[in-house]
Amino acid sequence: MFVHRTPPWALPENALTDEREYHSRRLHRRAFLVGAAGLCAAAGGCTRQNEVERLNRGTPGEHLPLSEPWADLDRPGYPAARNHAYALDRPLTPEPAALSHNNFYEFGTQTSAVWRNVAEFLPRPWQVTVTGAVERPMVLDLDDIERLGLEERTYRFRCVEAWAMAVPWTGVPLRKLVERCRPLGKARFVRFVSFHRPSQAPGQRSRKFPWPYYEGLKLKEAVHELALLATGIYGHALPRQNGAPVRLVVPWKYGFKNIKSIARIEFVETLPSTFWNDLVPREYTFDGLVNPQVPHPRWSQAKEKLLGSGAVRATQWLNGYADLLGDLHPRQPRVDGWHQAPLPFKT
Ligand SMILES: Nc1nc2c(c(=O)[nH]1)N[C@H]1C(S)=C(S)[C@@H](COP(=O)(O)O)O[C@H]1N2
Ligand SMILES: [Mo]
Repeated sequence: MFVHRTPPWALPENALTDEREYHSRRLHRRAFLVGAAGLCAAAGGCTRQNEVERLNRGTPGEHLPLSEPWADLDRPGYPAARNHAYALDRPLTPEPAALSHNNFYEFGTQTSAVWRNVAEFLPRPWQVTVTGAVERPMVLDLDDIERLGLEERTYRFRCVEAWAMAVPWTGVPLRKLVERCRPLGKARFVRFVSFHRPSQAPGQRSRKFPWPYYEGLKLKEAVHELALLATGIYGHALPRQNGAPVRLVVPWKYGFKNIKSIARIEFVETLPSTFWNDLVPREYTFDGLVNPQVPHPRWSQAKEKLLGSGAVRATQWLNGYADLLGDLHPRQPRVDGWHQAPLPFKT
């Protein structure tokens, strides 16, 4: 298995991927992959392990942390056309950093090891059950979701632990799925539940956590244009560590709201409980709004550290999405003395 040795935080500033480089590299890489797959077939009887190693070696200078063959991520429809309504104020995070620094407790609590712990997880085939207060309950597979219309969007992303990234997601607006199943008038919230497979997810063998992971949104948030059901990242399908095959992306909320590997979507009448709010209610709210003025009880949220470059930036109210959200979240709650809390990293 290829071992990714550079810790993501140690990448120099000049390793940041700019737009042009991202586009030319992804074309280059695809050409390489076809060649590598051919070689493996020609050699006859490659083991899966060898194949994974060979396929993931990438073009010179591009080593991606993956525990699956590239072929698994190479689906028709990717890369999807970019929706240019969502511009960034910072460079894209280098792909190796976004694929190797992950929160996904189903695969352990060590962020740098998640990508190595996902090897037993089988995200394809997959089904998402949509149920509850809807006129048309349904079961969708990945193709059904992709058929709602894939697009690419570059979004900022902010973990409650004060690291941040900026990545190109591929996905469909969650609104399209909501409209398809026609919520009843009484539906006010949407509840999301992840998978429960202790045999494939080492972290789920720990009873410290109330598996499976579960999250929720208000219905009016779920139908907001910014809420994305992501099936891809960096122009290919989602690798397992980033929440394959389908995860939520709500970029104005902290990372923990962005539930990965969704198996069930329920329309409900009352406020659903959520995984981290149930575990530590003092630290993680249902709303999970990015707010530099409300510190986490143990650290300040005034600043954030970018994955890859380690650059430190001021945190923005609603992660910079306040204008796009309009009256969905009009007022910024303020806390006196917020700036005095310690930052969770050295600057
Ligand atoms: N099922 C599940 N989804 C999850 C988590 C998790 O532990 N399990 N962690 C969340 C947290 S805290 C963050 S910051 C993001 C990280 O997403 P990334 O690894 O793609 O950056 O996933 C979120 N979704
Ligand atoms: Mo997070």
